[in-house]
Amino acid sequence: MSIMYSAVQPSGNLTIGNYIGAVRNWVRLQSEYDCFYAIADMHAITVRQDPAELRRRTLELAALYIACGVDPEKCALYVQSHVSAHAELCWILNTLTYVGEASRMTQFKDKSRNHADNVNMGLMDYPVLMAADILLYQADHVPVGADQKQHVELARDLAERFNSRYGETFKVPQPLIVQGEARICSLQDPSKKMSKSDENPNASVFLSDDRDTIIRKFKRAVTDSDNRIAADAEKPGITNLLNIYCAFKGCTMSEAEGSFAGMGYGDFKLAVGETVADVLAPIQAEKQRLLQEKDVLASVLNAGAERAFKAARKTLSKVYRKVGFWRE
Ligand code: ATP
Ligand code: LTN
Repeated sequence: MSIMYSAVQPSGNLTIGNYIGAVRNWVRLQSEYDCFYAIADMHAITVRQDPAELRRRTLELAALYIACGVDPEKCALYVQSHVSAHAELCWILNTLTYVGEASRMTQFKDKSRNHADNVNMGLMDYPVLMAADILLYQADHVPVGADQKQHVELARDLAERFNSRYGETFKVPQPLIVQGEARICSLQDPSKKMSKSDENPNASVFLSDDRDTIIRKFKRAVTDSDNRIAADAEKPGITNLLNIYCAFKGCTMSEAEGSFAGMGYGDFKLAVGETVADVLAPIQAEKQRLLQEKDVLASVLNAGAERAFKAARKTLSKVYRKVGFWRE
C-alpha cells in the first residue's frame, strides 16, 4: 500500500476551509493508503504560542480529527513531539540544506514580515522539519494546500540530495494538491483564502462556531451587486458561497444554481448557513463527547505515536548508519 503523510498545526481553530481542503480529504484517503496524520506542535511554536492554549488545542485537534471521520484504527494519528525522530532527522537534513534556499522560501519571507519581532531560527527551519516529517515515513504522497507545494518540493530535493551523497535511503515524495472546491475564500474578502488567523472574525467560519454564529456570518458575507445566484468570475462572493454550498451539500454547481434560481440573496445566504450548520452539528457533538473521555483520546494518541515511532526508527537508524555515526 502507498504511504500518505500529512499534518496540521494546532495554531488556531480550524476553519471550514481546513475541513474541506484538508481533513475531509484525509478521511477519503485513509482506506486507500497507509496513512500517518500528525498534529504538528513542533511547527506551531515557530511563532509564539501560549503554552496552556497549545496544550488545549492539541487535544482538541485530535478530538476534531476523529469527529470528522479520521479513523485511528486505519491510520496512525499522533502528536509530532511524541516521536523524537522528527527533530533528529531534521538535524541531519539541516546539514544538507543551504541557508540561501531556506531563506528564499515564500512562507518564511511572509512570516518574517508578519512576525518581524520574532524571526527565529525555527521559522527558517520550518520546511526542513516538514521534510523530516515526510521522509521519516517514506511517504509516497503528501496531501496539502497549494501554499505548501514549495515545502514538499524542498523535501523532494533533500531526499534526492541525501540519496546521491550517501546512497539510496529515502523515497522521493509527491505533493497531492486537491483541486476544485479545495479553495474556500474569506466571507469578507472573497479574493483571499479563508484562514484561521484572519484578524476579522466574520471572515472565517470555524468548526467550533455554533449554529447562530454560522448563520450570522453567512448573512453578513460580502456579495455582489446584481441579484443573480450563479457562479461567475465577476461574482466572487456568490461563487464562493455556491462553492461552500456544493462542498457541504455534496452536489454539483449546476444543481446548486438550479435550486436557488429566482431566490433573493437573503434566503440564499440563510440556506448556505443552515447547510453548513447541519453538517457541523454532529461533528461538534462528537468532538465534545470525545473531549469528555480524555483517557480514551490519550490512548489513541499513544498508540498512534507507537506506530509512528516504529516506522520512523527504521528510517532514522538507516540514516545514522549511512552518514557514518558509530554504533556498536
Ligand atoms: P494560517 O491561517 O494560520 O496560515 P491556515 O488556515 O492556512 O493557517 P494551515 O494549518 O496552514 O491552515 O493549513 C492546513 C491545511 O488546510 C493546508 O494544507 C491547506 O490544504 C488547508 N487549507 C487551509 N486554508 C484553506 C482554504 N481556505 N481552503 C481550502 N483548504 C485550506
Ligand atoms: N506546514 C503544514 C503542516 C505540516 C505538514 C507536515 C503538512 C507540518 N508537517 C508534513 C504535510 C506534511 C501546513 O499545512 N501548514
